[in-house]
Amino acid sequence: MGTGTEIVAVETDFLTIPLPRPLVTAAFPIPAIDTALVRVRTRAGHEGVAWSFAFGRGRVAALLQLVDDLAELAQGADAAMPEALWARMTGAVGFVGRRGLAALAVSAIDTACWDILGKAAGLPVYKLLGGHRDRVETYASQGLWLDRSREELVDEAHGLAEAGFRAVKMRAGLPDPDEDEARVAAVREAVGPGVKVMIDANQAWDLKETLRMAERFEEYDPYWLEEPMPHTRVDDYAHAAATMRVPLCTGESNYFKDELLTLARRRAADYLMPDLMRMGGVTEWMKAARICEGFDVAVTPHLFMEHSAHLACAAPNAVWQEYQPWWQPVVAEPPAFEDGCLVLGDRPGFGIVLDDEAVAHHRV
Ligand code: SMN
Ligand code: MG
Repeated sequence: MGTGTEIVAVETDFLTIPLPRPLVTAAFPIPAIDTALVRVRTRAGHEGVAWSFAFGRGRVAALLQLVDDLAELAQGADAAMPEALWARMTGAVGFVGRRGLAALAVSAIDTACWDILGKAAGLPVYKLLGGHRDRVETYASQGLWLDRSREELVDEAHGLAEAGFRAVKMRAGLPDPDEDEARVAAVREAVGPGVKVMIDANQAWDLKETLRMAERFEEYDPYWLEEPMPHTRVDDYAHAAATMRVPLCTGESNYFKDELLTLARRRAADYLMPDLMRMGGVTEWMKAARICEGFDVAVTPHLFMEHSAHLACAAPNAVWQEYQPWWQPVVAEPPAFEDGCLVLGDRPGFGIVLDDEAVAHHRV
């Protein structure tokens, strides 16, 4: 083929990025961000950068093996034709199942290809995808975990509001519902009425508990209640969405556009939250966003702000990029943050410059 965008190498690195303090959600504790860093290189010398992650080194090791396996398919493919490569990669992993680690591996290579496409075209990805705006509102997701005491929650909430965030996400799903409510009340009081408060229960409850908790939270005016129930219970989500006065959000645990289609068609939530790595990368994330647009449902990107903010700025129905700085230690420059928004510039691709020394420092 011999075009400049022909893939000549896929390089992988295993990074462990420590957290200032381990995190706790209702679903899992998070001691560190174990990351699979993927760099795709082309004949013309473009580098496409993406990463995925899993909790636990064994799982990231397995993820990297899958990326290395798919790299053989990617060798010689045209990075400027991500649809073609996507079809080949998902076809290849079909026998072991496209979901789970296989999806994360496909996603990382696909996303790196979109970075290359932008760099080859001299355009930032959000413009390459059609460009709806150049900034997206964010909510702070780096604090307010379940292991924080009420006093710590209040301190963190103050700090986030002072840092300029106009929305914050806290976690819920403790064994004691009174404690959950008291914590929501404390955060609401700490940030005042001008800051939005999202609540994420990480699949802790069943339908009845969800309806009960939504009612208890109502007086604190939450912006949304996220993943209150196991993500597979589409009927329960549809029932809750039609019943609750508090807006409902789900979707981060779902894979590929067909699952988002089901959620959107069933009106299973007010906000759907496709995750770049579980969707299958940029190629499929944008399709999921378009499907939701067709059903008049808003999407809000889960994690990966360095990449996903571009998708949020391309999709007219996207709102609220999650601000989660876990990977900032390996990125050379922080993203532009103004008035609570991430602001994208004109750097080609995703505009991410890795800090090589930091990458080497965190390499396992
Ligand atoms: C979440 C996702 C992944 C790891 C920790 C916490 C949470 C979120 O559900 O939405 O950020
Ligand atoms: Mg969540």
